Amino acid sequence: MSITNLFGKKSGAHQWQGVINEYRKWLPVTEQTPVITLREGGTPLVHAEYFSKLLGNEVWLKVEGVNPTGSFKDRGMTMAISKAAEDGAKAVICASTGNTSASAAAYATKAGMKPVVLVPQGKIAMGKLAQAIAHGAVLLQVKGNFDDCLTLAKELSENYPVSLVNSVNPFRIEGQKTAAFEVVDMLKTAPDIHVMPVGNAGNITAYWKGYQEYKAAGMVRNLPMMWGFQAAGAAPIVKNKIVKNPETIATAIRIGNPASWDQAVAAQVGSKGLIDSVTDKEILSAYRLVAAKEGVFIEPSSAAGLAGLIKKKEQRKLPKGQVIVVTVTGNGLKDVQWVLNSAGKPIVIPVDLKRAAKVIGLK
Ligand code: AN7
Repeated sequence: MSITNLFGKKSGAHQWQGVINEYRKWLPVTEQTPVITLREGGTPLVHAEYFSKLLGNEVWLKVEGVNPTGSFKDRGMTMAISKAAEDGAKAVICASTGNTSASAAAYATKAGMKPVVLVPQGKIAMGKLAQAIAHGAVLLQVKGNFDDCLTLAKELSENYPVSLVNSVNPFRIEGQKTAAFEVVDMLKTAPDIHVMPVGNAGNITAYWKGYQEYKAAGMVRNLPMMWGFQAAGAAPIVKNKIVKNPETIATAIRIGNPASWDQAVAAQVGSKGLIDSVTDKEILSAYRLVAAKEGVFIEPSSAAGLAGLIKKKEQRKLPKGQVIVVTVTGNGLKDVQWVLNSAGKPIVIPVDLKRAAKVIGLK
């Protein structure tokens, strides 16, 4: 499809259309559905040379931080907001650890709706908080954790005229499954293993649905094993028990009672995969490594998958020679304190060529 500019002239450039128009026939939309899009999806699948060598596998990063609001949530949000618009919704609500609220705020605003977001007070990254404010959301900071926020958001949507756009909204999963399509379209096969962080468990549910649909339609022959990693202090699925007070520095996945718990287990069992946990230390180490070695800056929570692979390798439980896709879910710019906290003293110099060269170590 070509682009028509404001003056009615056709541009020759191709622009990615966003996940609804790119994957329309796989999604529950009709000609009547207004497409609310910020051209999400079409994200890079980047070959990870360092991790491939380190892990003895062919490792690819699905870099979801380049989506319009900086996380994979935009894929589901374009669907949820478009369907809410089709229904005539005037306001949408969500609970969030940060990224869903940023995405909901942007897409609702684009649709001319009022976004209402509930976040755990003091437990979301500043960049995400700023996004909700910038896009004009009604921002409620709740004295509780994400699970409390979700309960409250659900109750509000059941009792008042406001649509819930958390991933319990099935349209969110529909939109998010397009990431699996993109992986197959790019690799011309499904990976042997697909790895990602698990919080509310919507994403692992969505990828598994996408891979299965592509296989059923003959678009791909194989299915990957789904490997999910929770933070050790917020690992209800691993422990098979609700975590009342989840704690982790990876605030995006600080969730004790995931909404898509059963579906995540179904993905794990159905794909002969696994759901395991990684410590905050392991998460931060992988977080630093991927930025320093691959040039891909992600947020700490997004590193849980890579941390998990390193852990499996250390446990000698990682196969070799496999094609592994790791979804890195959110942009590093959302949460920069983890870099700045451990940065050395800044180097300040006068405007002086010799001094600059000396400090750099140039001779
Ligand atoms: C960067 O924004 O739950 O397992 O409210 O922001 O599908 O929940 C975010 C989750 C991984 C976990 N990485 O995905 C929210 C929220 C990042 C995230 C996850 C989230 P799910």
